[in-house]
Amino acid sequence: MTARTTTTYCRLCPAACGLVVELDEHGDVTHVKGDEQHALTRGFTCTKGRHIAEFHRAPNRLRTSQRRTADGGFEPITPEVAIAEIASRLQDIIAEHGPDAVALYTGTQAAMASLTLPFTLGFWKALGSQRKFSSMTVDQAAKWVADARMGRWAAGQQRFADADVWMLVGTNPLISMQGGGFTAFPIHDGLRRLDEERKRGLQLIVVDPRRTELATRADIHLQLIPGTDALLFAAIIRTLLDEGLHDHEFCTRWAPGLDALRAAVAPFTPEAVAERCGVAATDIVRAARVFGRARSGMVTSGTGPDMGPDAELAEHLLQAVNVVCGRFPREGDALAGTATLGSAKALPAQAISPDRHWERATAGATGFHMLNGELPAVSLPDEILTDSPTRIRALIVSGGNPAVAVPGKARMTEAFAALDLLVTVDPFMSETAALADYVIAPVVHLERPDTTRSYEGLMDRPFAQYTAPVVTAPDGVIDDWEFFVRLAGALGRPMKVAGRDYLPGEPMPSTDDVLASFAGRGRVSFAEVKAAPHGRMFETLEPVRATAPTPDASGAFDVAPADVVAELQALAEHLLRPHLDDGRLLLVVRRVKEVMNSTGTQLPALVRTPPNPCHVHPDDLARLGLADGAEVTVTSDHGRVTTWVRADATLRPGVASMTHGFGGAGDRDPHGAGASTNRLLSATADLQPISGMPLMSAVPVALAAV
Ligand SMILES: Nc1nc2c(c(=O)[nH]1)N[C@H]1C(S)=C(S)[C@@H](COP(=O)(O)OP(=O)(O)OC[C@H]3O[C@@H](n4cnc5c(=O)[nH]c(N)nc54)[C@H](O)[C@@H]3O)O[C@H]1N2
Ligand SMILES: Nc1nc2c(c(=O)[nH]1)N[C@H]1C(S)=C(S)[C@@H](COP(=O)(O)OP(=O)(O)OC[C@H]3O[C@@H](n4cnc5c(=O)[nH]c(N)nc54)[C@H](O)[C@@H]3O)O[C@H]1N2
Ligand code: SF4
Ligand SMILES: [Mo]
Repeated sequence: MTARTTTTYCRLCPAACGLVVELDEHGDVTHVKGDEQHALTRGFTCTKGRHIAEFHRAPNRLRTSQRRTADGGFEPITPEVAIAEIASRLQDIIAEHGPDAVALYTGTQAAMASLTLPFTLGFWKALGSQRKFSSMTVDQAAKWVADARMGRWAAGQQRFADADVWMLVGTNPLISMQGGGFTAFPIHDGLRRLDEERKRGLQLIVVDPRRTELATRADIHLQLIPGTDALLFAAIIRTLLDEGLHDHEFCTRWAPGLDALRAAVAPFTPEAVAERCGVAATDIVRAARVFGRARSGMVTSGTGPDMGPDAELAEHLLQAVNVVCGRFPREGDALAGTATLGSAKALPAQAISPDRHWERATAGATGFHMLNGELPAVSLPDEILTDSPTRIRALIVSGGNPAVAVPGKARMTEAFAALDLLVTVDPFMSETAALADYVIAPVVHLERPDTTRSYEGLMDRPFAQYTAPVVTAPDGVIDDWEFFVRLAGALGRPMKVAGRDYLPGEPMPSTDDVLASFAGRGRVSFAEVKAAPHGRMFETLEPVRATAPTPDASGAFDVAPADVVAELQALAEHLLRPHLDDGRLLLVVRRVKEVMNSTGTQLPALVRTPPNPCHVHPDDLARLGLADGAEVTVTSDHGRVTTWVRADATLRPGVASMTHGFGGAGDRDPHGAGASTNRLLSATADLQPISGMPLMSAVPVALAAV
């Protein structure tokens, strides 16, 4: 081998940054930098991408799968033997208790490689179990609830690139790269894109208790008190309706309940909510006017409002603003997201009525009903520990780390110990893996071929890229998708994924072959994509456009269903009660460039010292008599962690902020591993009524010097 330079793209988050990788004569990566010629990201990278080689070469990266031994340790095992043993144990469990005794948990990293999630879910279907959990119920399940009780627009979201205004609530996509169906923010080379859109005339409104990287670029920043989004959006809707800034024609056709909404938000004048929200009434009115007077552009949100105390109501109201203002693609408008390697369908410009499906769905041990086919992640321990014929006895985890990600860690750890079988696919001995019976070591980022197909829904430009593996994978690892095909095969179950059958006993196709079959129904030639080392922008590919509503279109939004009206009434009563300020800070969520939830926390090259400090406004530090950098305890109603404070003037005073993903499982954080913010949260108190989402932001905490 000779030294060489090659191009690829980063797959640590969906921003798909183009990379140039230099390798020495042994095939070892010597340097990684942004690819200036990349048509989508033009050289941009973050620190994770530049450290992408650490993920395959770190000493603690698993090079073979692991099996738990009788003494509680682990021993290496080949994927073949692991699959045969897991299949035999699953077989026994299913024979005795049925397929629902086997549960699945999918996490964030299952969505980063394009084949992992489709094959995980394909396996799941083949197994026939109804028990599925995911990180979405400790994330933004309020968005599922809003869809299920307000309805959706068949043609999806408007495009950021066409908009006059955009209001982003509780999201910081310049760091989190959260775009697509969530925020619609152009995450690919986002900073430059945002500057370009603003030069074109886009007005940006940001609602966030922190003056984030995004908020510093906003025309209007409403730096609200965390947890008050429902109040704020009730007041914004009221203002829009009072001033006639809503889309009258759209509402007449698609939102028959507008008068009920108008009545329900009546108590929420900007003046009435201003103090509780910590935002001047004049600023609320100004934001409503700027938004309402624009011709196009939406309100979208991230985790901030969806992790707060009124998450489901807040998300409903902020999405109701889009309905009230008719901010959806109409006939002839370009649809959001693109399809190049994927297929695209023109969608009609019409409403899809809410289905309130959870009301008819099965209930779990904690009384929550399945939402989008899932029970809340916080109820997983109860589903395992509650003695019943339908108790979960085996759990398979794909690309997730529930022992760290989900509040209620001690009980989750106890529940995992009670399982007959815990299997996780993970390149690191994560806190979940450490509790597992089998840890399947997968191929990681630079070792696998892949395409950008699964990120297309997040792109607003017709881009596609294929990458060959950049480095050779160790012998003992298996690609995530292949593990699931082989496991289904060992169970004698045929699988169907993306229209192709995977039958037991059939020879295994190569990953490239599977990628090609996934691209089979695409709008561009896979060969052309493969031939483009920097990816390719298919400039001439016409966007897919919304079609006219079908003649029988009978769907409508329900902007004010009875439960939302009741929640607004309760909120209005709360408004009348005196506000209790007990001097505690409100702890909010925060994402940092270096890590992606717990991915990266195992790599010294990415972790800072201290790993996740508690950020506090300098005025609060002074008030509490704490020096910047002091070691502190952070105590909530539910737990306590130890960390260090860091002065941060970007926060609203009264707010503290920490990132998650650090710390250990069980009830203790190992020294040096950072502090787990989930110890401060409850898996049983303050759950959202429909989704069972725990309170994860705007959590009252007290700080004290150690
Ligand atoms: N306190 C608090 N808790 C939170 C949050 C918060 O803001 N605050 N955020 C919540 C949110 S939004 C989410 S989505 C959840 C995340 O919940 P999870 O998705 O369950 O957790 P992650 O830490 O993302 O787990 C990813 C795992 O995938 C592994 N991994 C990395 N690369 C690969 C790969 O190529 N293949 C496979 N198979 N595995 C890989 C990593 O080692 C890691 O163990 O956490 C939630 N928890
Ligand atoms: N580098 C990196 N990227 C990531 C992740 C990561 O861990 N690291 N995680 C990934 C995952 S799983 C997800 S879900 C996405 C999340 O993507 P985002 O939702 O964009 O995540 P954050 O950057 O934490 O932004 C949340 C914002 O909400 C604000 N906030 C907190 N509480 C409230 C509130 O009550 N109301 C309002 N209005 N705002 C509030 C916080 O100050 C913060 O700026 O990011 C993804 N991308
Ligand atoms: S992790 Fe960083 S470098 Fe990688 S795709 Fe995301 S933003 Fe780009
Ligand atoms: Mo997430």
